[in-house]
Amino acid sequence: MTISMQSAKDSLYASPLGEINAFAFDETVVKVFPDMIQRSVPGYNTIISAIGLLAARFAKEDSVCYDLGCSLGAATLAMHQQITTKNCRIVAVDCSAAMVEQCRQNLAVASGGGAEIEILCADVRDIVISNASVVVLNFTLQFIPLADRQAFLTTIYQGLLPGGILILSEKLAFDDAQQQALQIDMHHLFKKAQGYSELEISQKRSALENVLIPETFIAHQQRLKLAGFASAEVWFQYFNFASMIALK
Ligand code: GEK
Repeated sequence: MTISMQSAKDSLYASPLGEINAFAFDETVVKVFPDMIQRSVPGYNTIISAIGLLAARFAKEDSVCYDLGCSLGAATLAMHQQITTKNCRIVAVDCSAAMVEQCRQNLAVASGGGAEIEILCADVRDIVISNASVVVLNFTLQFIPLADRQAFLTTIYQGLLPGGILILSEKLAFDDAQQQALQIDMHHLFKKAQGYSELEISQKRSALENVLIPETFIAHQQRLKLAGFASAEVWFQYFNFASMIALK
């Protein structure tokens, strides 16, 4: 079953804005979100497909797969399409009411066969995570305040079953100044190649300042190890966007 995740074209930052408000996942963003994320995150579709494959491999009978910061449910849908394990439930969570409303509409078609899907409007830091075989944080941790990240990942680790997997995708930062400048530049060239103008790129960058906080791979790896994970490695990277696998 294929469910369309197409949307209106993202032109939210195309005209000069007098004042640039901090980026928020509101109704205007929801309307253009699939187009926005595909043209802004290099490798997004590849990562979504791989989440489906990884979930199929790690999903255990009578367990739960979590999609935390699910937005419109792309990763949930990929898991739903790939998981064949019996009695496996998917819990998708997002704190944006506008996202959750559209996510429910997108996924209504998917309910029925396969893993049952439950969609919650909640802060991912407030939910109980338990009996998990798979946890997905696909570009969500970067929006959680730095001070809360360690406790949140420890909660995830504790909620995972032995042998469970966390798939963590993030925009990365680099310690080396030359690498940092180059990777940011390449990401902007990627966005230009996707049709975004210089103005759109720079206004979006201002809107995300202090909202999306990237960290280095080493910082993520150290935090994951401190949370208890046995190992944490990158399985995919395209410029400054990476997806990691952490194993319990
Ligand atoms: C995808 N995973 O398409 N609690 C719940 N949700 C949150 C929180 C929080 N504390 N903070 C942010 N969010 C998706 C893409 S987008 C990434 C994820 C991006 C939610 C926020 O509302 C938004 O929907 C999502 O995390 C981040 O695979 O836009 O760069």
